[in-house]
Amino acid sequence: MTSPSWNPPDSSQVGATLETFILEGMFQVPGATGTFTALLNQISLTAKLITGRVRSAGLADILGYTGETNVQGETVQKLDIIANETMIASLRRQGHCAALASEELEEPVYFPKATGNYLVVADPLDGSSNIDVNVSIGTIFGILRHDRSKGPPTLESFMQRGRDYVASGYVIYGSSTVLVLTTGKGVHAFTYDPTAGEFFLSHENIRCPTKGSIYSVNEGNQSRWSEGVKRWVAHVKDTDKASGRPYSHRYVGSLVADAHRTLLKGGIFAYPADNKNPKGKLRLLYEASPVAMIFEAAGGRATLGNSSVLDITPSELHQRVPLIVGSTEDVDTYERIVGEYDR
Ligand code: FBP
Repeated sequence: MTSPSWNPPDSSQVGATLETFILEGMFQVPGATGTFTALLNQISLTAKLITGRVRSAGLADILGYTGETNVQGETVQKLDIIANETMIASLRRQGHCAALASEELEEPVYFPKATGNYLVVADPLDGSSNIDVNVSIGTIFGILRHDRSKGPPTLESFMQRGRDYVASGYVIYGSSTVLVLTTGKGVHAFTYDPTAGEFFLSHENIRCPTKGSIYSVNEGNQSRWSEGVKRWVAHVKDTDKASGRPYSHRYVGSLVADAHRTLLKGGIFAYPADNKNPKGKLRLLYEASPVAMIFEAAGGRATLGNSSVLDITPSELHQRVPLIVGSTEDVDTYERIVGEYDR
């Protein structure tokens, strides 16, 4: 974390651009060639392009709905499409990515001219319900390996558990634009400086506090929850000085924003299954797994309620799962209480 009086140790890379940070091999990826570096640069370019559109959205008549419905059955926002098309165009350009699976697309889009051994999964614009009201939104992505010697990628190539992702990250378009990235070892955040057009390292080796004092869940779903989830929410709201309860409640309604706050400040974010979304609401491939990879790499936890999100192998492209992430002690408490009542 940087502050006016902060004098970074010589070993610190704070202030380095994302590009130099990658080029200096700070993201050690076994067997990486220049392709991974170039792919990360493509993704940061995508983030720069999207942040430009998001920041001027109100002026450019790109707020509001397209009138279409996507594969999730959700009404599509104009910015959803713009972000999706920006990502496709960026990834197609240099051939490092063999195929993209996106929240906005029923099937993956394949890049036959690609030479790279990587796949990308993405939620190009997360937090759609907040787009028109100028509340933080984001982009979530994961990078998967694809062995070209086994032939061109297929739908099956995407059925990989989060534990096997090469890298994951998200971009939050909030008071500033911040890109958070991990290759499984260490989590770093880069803040975008629009005057320089560069992402600069601003948070090095982020560690999620082991315990927090904030819980984040859509309480509007209360009547749909299981007994265990209701008991857990009652627990965090109960008064107990020794364990720092009651916790404060924060809920933005954009996964990236709620996850980012939880990562930096600690506490817990939960989107459990309920009787409207019996399998959960958030998507495994391009929402839950990338966020889970970041929390585990930062010393936090990510669970479905009784097992790690990262150990789930997807069976469908748009598969939904419950997602509970945060400080280890708080996620342990969630699992214990929910487990007691929802056997
Ligand atoms: P999309 O906006 O990309 O569809 O993501 C789903 C999402 O908006 C998450 O960002 C957020 O955590 C959740 O849904 C909010 O759901 P709800 O409005 O039911 O609380």
